[in-house]
Amino acid sequence: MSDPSIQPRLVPASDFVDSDPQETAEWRDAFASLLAAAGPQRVREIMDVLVRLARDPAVGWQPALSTPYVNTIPATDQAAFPGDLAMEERLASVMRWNALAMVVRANKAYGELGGHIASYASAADLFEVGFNHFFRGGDVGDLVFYQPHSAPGVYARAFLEGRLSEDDLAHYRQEIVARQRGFSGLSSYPHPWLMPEFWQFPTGSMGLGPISSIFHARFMRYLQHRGLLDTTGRTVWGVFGDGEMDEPESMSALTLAAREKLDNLIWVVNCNLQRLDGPVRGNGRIIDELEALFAGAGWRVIKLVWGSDWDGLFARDTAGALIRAFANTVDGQLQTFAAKDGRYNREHFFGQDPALAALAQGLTDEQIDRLKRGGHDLVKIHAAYHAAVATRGRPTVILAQTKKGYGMGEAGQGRMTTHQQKKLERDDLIAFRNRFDLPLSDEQAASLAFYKPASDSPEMRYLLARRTALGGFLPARRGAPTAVPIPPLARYGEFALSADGKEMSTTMAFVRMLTGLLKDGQLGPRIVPIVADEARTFGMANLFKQVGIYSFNGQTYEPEDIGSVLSYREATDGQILEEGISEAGAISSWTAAATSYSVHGHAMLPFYIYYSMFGFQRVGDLIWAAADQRSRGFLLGATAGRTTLGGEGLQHQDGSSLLQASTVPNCRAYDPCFTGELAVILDHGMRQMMERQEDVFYYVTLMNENYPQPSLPTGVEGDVIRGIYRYATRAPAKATGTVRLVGSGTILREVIAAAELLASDWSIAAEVWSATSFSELAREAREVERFNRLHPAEPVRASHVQRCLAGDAPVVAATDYVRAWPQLIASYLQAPFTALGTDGFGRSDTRAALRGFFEINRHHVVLAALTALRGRGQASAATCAEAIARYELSPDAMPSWLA
Ligand SMILES: Cc1ncc(C[n+]2csc(CCOP(=O)(O)OP(=O)(O)O)c2C)c(N)n1
Repeated sequence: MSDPSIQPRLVPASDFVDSDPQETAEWRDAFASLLAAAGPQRVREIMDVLVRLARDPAVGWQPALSTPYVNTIPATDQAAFPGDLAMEERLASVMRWNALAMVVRANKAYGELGGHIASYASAADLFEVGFNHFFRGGDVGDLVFYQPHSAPGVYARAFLEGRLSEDDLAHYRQEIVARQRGFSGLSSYPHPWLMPEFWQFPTGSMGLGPISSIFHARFMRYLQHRGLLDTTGRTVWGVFGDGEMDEPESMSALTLAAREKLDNLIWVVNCNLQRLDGPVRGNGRIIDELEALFAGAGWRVIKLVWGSDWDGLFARDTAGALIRAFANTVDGQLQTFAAKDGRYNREHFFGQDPALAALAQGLTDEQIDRLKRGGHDLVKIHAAYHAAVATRGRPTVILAQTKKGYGMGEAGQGRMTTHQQKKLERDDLIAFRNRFDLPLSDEQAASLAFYKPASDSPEMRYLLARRTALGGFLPARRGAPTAVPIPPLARYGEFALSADGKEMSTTMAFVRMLTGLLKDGQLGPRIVPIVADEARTFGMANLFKQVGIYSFNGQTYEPEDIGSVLSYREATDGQILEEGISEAGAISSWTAAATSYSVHGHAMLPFYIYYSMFGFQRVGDLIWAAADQRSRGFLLGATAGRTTLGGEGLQHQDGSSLLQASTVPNCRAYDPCFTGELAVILDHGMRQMMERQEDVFYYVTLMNENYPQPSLPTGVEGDVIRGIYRYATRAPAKATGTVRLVGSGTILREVIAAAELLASDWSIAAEVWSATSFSELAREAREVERFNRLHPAEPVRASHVQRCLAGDAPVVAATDYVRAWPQLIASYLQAPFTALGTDGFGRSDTRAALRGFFEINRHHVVLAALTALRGRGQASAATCAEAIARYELSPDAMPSWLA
């Protein structure tokens, strides 16, 4: 077995040089006798004093950030295991088998389906101790984030619990055909959208589960401190992979969790030392690295490295040979040890020095092979979880060492390729059956029969009793609570509806409406305003004083502006979540609030207002995950538009968010020009989400440009929501042609001006249409088109946009976004369609200069209209040339998307 060419890799030797070994020995002896005579408490006191002295800059001492590669909780201190150990081991084996069988079966049937065995194989014991002893279910239970590719294990448990049938398991990753056959197909990863009564939190995209779990824990505190919900005693658990810790999102809010003392948060990082391609830190040790990181961020770190079998070895190892050997062994080598048998480990690990060899002397190769890593030992895992739950004042991370593909033997344990392993041969299956002592015949094992103990068996009774004691099954997603009434629009939005030419920006109007809504007795307390360090940019500083900024420990300083009416006020019951410069944090907060209706049975309504460029573009995947978990709330893309945010340039000017929003199935995206439109959209959205409890969320653009706001014409509310209404018609006395001009956002104002020019300069009639949402128009048009296609016998239907823009008079659409946004409706129209937009990189300049540069100003709209009419013989080439000359348009300028 052993390959002599493979030698254990050594961690680079430390640079410790002992210049006076005799003196060192005296100090060591003094330490040992203090410990023996006065006990560990006194040792800690003395060490505190010495550390303070050593921290003198003149000494220049730096403490090591990681501790030896052993369990944080010594065997002598670990909590007693309260369960039936043999029973739980049997149950864990059953979970392992069914999870494996599910994946292998699916891939036998359809090789393309995929799935994972090795991850759950390494995490099974970590999950099972949680399920049997810690994860509380029910309405006031815990929130648990499951590692996504361990989902088969969670399904396997639900199968034993009677929540999923054998047929469901047989349709793992076959969600479409399963439904056709009357079963629930099991989604690949945790997806609340696809399994709305089962999964709560989507974790399939690495890193999003970790950051989300932090903000959920923090949101529970927010609910508590604001007196909205008692969340005491509830814990957020997250089981994540060590490879996953490399994601920036995993790491970015660690300090927040510690700063806010989130002792309701426990992460279990499954350190199987491997990721997909290979080792996480082949040449180092991920557990040491994570220990330093988490400890530095202020978390309690519990290392769970070795199982109980090692306790005896450590006890006999008075010379510290094991600790020394671990200190010299890197993860790549530990992986090899995991993949090799007992004999190899005896030769290459214990064979490193005589002291180690002596330790292994009483062990057979088989026993060496079975020496457990900490994350596979139910007793040790329980002790770590027990200590984590008892921790006060800070979050805890448990770094659990495991073997990837544990128990898969030659077929996978510790193998480089194990992550992708989804097919096992007959011999492998029988070996697995033997390894975990499963009551299956050879034939049952080879045919991948699912195994469920009889319902009156001790195993089933035990399993169900544990869940009953812990409050019910997990995971479970709950439905909607009672509706929350929305105040009449006129009460807070009359100024916006009947603006009567008053000058303001839609951002100002939004903030004023939000201020009004916050005062509403029923809805007000449920509103969660969220900002990422831009409240002042959006004119929201008044809210600091009015509703306060949430701070878990209030305000412990005198703010510089204390006397001012807008002073910066932090409060324990503050309502605003001010996330600082972290869009990922802010959107995670938003999601926690936007799913509160289901996670806590208490509906909240978050409004996250941000620089629009830093939304879909920056944290699009977090928004996608929010959509998956059926978030309800508003995203407000402020300073929207490539040309409306003058001056800021390429990285700030957003031309694509609306297009990205249109790709999210349950996102309703709007680009209102006028405050009245905005008011109608907010009212409609709130009613849809809070009263009618529909699983949608809204993305609405807000502009910082001030302009006169007309009153909203009566009767257009429905069309504002559908996505387009006729704003005006400009018909000169002797019109030589007619066009339809469509605009959205502030560019609608250029379109209105273009209609004037067409009438006055060119005698062309123009209808002006305000398109509040091209994506909503396209959504309905798609549905209607499909209906017509699949119902040939029915009368042909027309969508709203087809009714509004019927006929063949040319349509010119201009927006502050890429052309693809208005082009969403193009294929549904008969008329020739021209889209003007802002494809390309932004620039720093004035709005007027930018709109000229991107060719979306009134002059370009006029030229586009004339050109379209030319195509129908209603305008001549000379007319177009004249327009180019009159408006001084530059034919030779490089297109903005190339410039
Ligand atoms: C953002 C993202 N990138 C990549 C993947 C693909 N992926 C799925 S699991 C995985 C490896 C996970 O390794 P680790 O976190 O160590 O967990 P393990 O399976 O080893 O327990 C990868 C790269 C993903 N799901 N999400």
